[in-house]
Amino acid sequence: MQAGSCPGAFLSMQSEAWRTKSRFLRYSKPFLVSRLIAMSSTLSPSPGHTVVRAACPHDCPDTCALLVTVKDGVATEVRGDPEHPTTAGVLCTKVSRYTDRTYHKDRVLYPMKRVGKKGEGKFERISWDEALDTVASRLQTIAATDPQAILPYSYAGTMGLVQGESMSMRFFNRLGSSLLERTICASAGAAGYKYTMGTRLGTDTEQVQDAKLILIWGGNPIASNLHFWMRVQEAKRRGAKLIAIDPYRSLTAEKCHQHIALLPGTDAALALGIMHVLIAEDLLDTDYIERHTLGFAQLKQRVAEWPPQRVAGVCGISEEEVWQLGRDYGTTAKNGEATMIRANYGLQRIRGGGMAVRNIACLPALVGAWRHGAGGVQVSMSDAFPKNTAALQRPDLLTRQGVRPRTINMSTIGDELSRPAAPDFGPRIDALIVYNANPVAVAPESQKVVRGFAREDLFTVVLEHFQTDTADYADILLPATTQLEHVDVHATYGHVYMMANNAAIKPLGEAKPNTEIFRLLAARMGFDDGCFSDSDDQIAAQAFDRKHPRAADFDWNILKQKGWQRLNVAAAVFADGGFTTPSGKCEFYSASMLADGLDPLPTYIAPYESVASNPLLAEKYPLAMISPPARNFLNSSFVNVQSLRDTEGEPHLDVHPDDAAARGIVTGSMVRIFNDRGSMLAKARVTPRARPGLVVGLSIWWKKFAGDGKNANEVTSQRLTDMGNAPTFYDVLVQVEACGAPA
Ligand SMILES: Nc1nc2c(c(=O)[nH]1)N[C@H]1C(S)=C(S)[C@@H](COP(=O)(O)OP(=O)(O)OC[C@H]3O[C@@H](n4cnc5c(=O)[nH]c(N)nc54)[C@H](O)[C@@H]3O)O[C@H]1N2
Ligand SMILES: Nc1nc2c(c(=O)[nH]1)N[C@H]1C(S)=C(S)[C@@H](COP(=O)(O)OP(=O)(O)OC[C@H]3O[C@@H](n4cnc5c(=O)[nH]c(N)nc54)[C@H](O)[C@@H]3O)O[C@H]1N2
Ligand code: SF4
Ligand SMILES: [Mo]
Repeated sequence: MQAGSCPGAFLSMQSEAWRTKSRFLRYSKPFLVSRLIAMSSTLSPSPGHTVVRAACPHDCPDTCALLVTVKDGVATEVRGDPEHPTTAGVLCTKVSRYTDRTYHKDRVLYPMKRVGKKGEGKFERISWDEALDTVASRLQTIAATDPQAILPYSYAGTMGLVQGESMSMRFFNRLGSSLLERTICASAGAAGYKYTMGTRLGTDTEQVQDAKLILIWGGNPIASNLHFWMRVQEAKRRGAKLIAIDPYRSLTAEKCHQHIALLPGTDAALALGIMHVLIAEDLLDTDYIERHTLGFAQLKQRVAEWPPQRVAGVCGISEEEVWQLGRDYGTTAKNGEATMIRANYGLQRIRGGGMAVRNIACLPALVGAWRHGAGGVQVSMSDAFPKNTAALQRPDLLTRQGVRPRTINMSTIGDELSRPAAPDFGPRIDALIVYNANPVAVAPESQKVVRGFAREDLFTVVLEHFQTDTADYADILLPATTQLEHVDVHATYGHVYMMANNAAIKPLGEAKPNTEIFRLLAARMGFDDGCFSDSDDQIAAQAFDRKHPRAADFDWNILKQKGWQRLNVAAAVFADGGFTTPSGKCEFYSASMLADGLDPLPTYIAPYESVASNPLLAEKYPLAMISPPARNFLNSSFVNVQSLRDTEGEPHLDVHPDDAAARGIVTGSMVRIFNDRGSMLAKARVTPRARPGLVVGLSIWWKKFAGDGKNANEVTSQRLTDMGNAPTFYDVLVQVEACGAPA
């Protein structure tokens, strides 16, 4: 796919008419002004520039609509589209510097083969022919014995449906390689939410400014969901109360009216406490409960076991905070106003993460919050999109071969790579094809991950923009295009617009889109099914199922010219029930959970590692550690962009003054953070932002940019959540010791 093949996508700056739409009138003055400022830069265009419609590819719920300015084949600027309802002309700092990333001097621009030891990062340029021949012949040799010895490893480096899992999955399905269970981020909450609600759909971000009470629960939207936060600010101006529920006083928590700093992993208990208050004080919407929920009587019995006093003890907060939270939530709804919960990922990365999301998902139905467009809960909007996975990924290529290969969980890649062949496992993993992911930095229990990647007998291929920590272990490193250089189509998890990405510039160097790399490999492997010659545009045109009413008007040729298009989805999705669980109700009682060996009712599952649940371990390692995203990084992406890394400085550890004093730690001390799994160094910041008993290391650093070559995943474990087989990144006990004077 070449830049320029979609003329409709190129808007002449002169001819582009920016109109103030009537919908702006819905916003208050400050919001309007900020949008007009964002728009004004487009009013004085320079001649000779074209503007290309694109979409942000990153793993972020906002999936912004981008306008890329191009002059003489060079992208000079990336802006947010002022017309897009959620982007509203605003981009985060990271992506407003997207050209710094694309034209970065360290881009991998040519195929390379390893010449040093694994992990050393020494490579030599080779031709595409040599690279593809080497990969194809090695994969063919392995597949001749058992293709399951080959494992794809990918996640959401790009969220594009084309450059994500389309041609790649066609390739792996046809090959019959092991399947990858993609659990590293959201699968615990997805499971808990689906048991309760049936589908991952919730409050429409575009309505949030009308809510009167907003609970920001386990998320830090200023850093990680900016365009939701813009709506929250507008709601605040209109008089909404904001409450953050987070063990850490994040950038967001400090801007809320109230911050409830509970112990990590205790959210499910807090939700039970809110239910207790709602029932005790009769703050329920009995009509909604009767018509649209299942199992209220059983829930009531269960909730009786969770009085605020008990909840307060589990959560490490005051009893009053529990009463107050329940009352705020219930009375706002009783007064006919919208209560909105943004339940995010922080609370899912712990043993009981699935249950926590499930419990929270029960709350709106109890008070009838779904009656309002601005009410309810949002965890993810992913299921709003009728993706045509069968067309994109062609699972039939696999079925045709009559055997279903084993599935490997990406979250336990450290263990999986060291497993020998065994009857209950199958063949040892002999080849790994990594794309859109950086497991050596992001996967838990990193020592084991590194040990696996360092295996001399493992053949590793990495498709990348940069020589990441993972790329250092590649046998063959292949240059991939960035979003400005390829075509894609996007679904999102934070709003309900289908998004198009046109290629703004030609691929740099010899970089190729992921699709093209798998297309060429397929040809070399002799895979001649017609789907392997689909162009990226042809794949994009298959992205959404037009037989589904929500995507009935999807037409790729139109979408790529318009840039974005709302799905046909109502603003208040569950106002009149319509849950897609087996009973068609919001299931307080879930027979499916019982069948899956889980408690069918909301309950509390304690963390694997906490002072209360594992006192023996806590004697050695008394501090809980979490490693949530740093504002200027996106997972491990952007860590190598100098200006953004400079803003983050170096790896830090936030420690509460009491915990610091007990260890002789002052701000600026180098500290060693350790447990039985590993250790890392960081510079201490003594601050009450971290509640007592908690340390916080904002992440995810590339190891090679840390002084000791390590990051937070040295201490995380490979244990999985209660449901969804997800990792437990924030379910960690450590000890911290000062190991150097302040610099
Ligand atoms: N700038 C930036 N944006 C991002 C990302 C990024 O790395 N950087 N990552 C993207 C991705 S992949 C994802 S999944 C999302 C994540 O989006 P969010 O879930 O909003 O992620 P965080 O910003 O880490 O917010 C997590 C918050 O949860 C808190 N937390 C940790 N443990 C607990 C707990 O047990 N209970 C409660 N209540 N809170 C807890 C943390 O202190 C932190 O403030 O963000 C996306 N957006
Ligand atoms: N300790 C700790 N660990 C965590 C988390 C945490 O909060 N704490 N968060 C977890 C979460 S929520 C997530 S989602 C994962 C994220 O983990 P990953 O999905 O691995 O995300 P990134 O680290 O951003 O790595 C993505 C890589 O894909 C590459 N890439 C981007 N676009 C393309 C493309 O078009 N083609 C190719 N070939 N490559 C591309 C980028 O250059 C980048 O190196 O990390 C998890 N790990
Ligand atoms: S990372 Fe998120 S906020 Fe930033 S531009 Fe991309 S979608 Fe928008
Ligand atoms: Mo994530």
